[in-house]
Amino acid sequence: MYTLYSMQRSGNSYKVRLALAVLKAPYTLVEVDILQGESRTPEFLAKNPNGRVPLLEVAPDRYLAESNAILWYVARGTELAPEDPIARAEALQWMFFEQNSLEPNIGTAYFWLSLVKGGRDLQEHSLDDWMENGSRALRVMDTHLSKHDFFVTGRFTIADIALYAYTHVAQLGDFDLTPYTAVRQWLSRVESQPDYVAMDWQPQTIAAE
Ligand SMILES: N[C@@H](CCC(=O)N[C@@H](CS)C(=O)NCC(=O)O)C(=O)O
Repeated sequence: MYTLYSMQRSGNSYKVRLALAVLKAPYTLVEVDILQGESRTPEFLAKNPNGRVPLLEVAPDRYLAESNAILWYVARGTELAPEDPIARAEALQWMFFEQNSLEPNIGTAYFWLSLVKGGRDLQEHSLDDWMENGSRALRVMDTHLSKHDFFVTGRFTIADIALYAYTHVAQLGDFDLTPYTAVRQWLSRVESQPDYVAMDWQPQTIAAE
């Protein structure tokens, strides 16, 4: 059984919790409060020298970091991970887009504006850039989704999970999703997938503190 080191309000961690729920894969959850420095302790850095969640223990003392790499691992051999070479590359394309264009703007705005006390003042110099670049990412997604129900292969895959995590909380980072009709319809399609769980959902097995 996997052990997932995760923070409940982290979008990158939520990607993995959502995928494991849809896959009905059991796991033990370990909550890591990054705001209290728990991802930078010597014990945690021994598991992930990059000091970040999510982190998945896939075998005793064998750890996988990077949310999108974890998605590929847990979803291997299932409908969530496209196998056709072009579809695989398209899924990767959208997952790199998520890490390069969406997460650094919409994800970072969500983090500082909704999770960090005083974050708006601390990051005032970055707000315009996040808004401009995040809005650009939303326009790219909206254009694609105006012609497709999902990002790849016409069905729900890990590319959707990767992109959903921060898009669905974009409003908490000051983004107004009203103009992005196709994005909003896609968010609803993701939320109606069997075994979908919301960001605040937790599995039954939670490690003791
Ligand atoms: N590219 C990484 C980013 C992971 C990341 O930035 N995690 C944040 C939470 S969302 C974190 O653990 N930050 C703690 C820190 O930097 O100390 C991924 O996709 O997993």
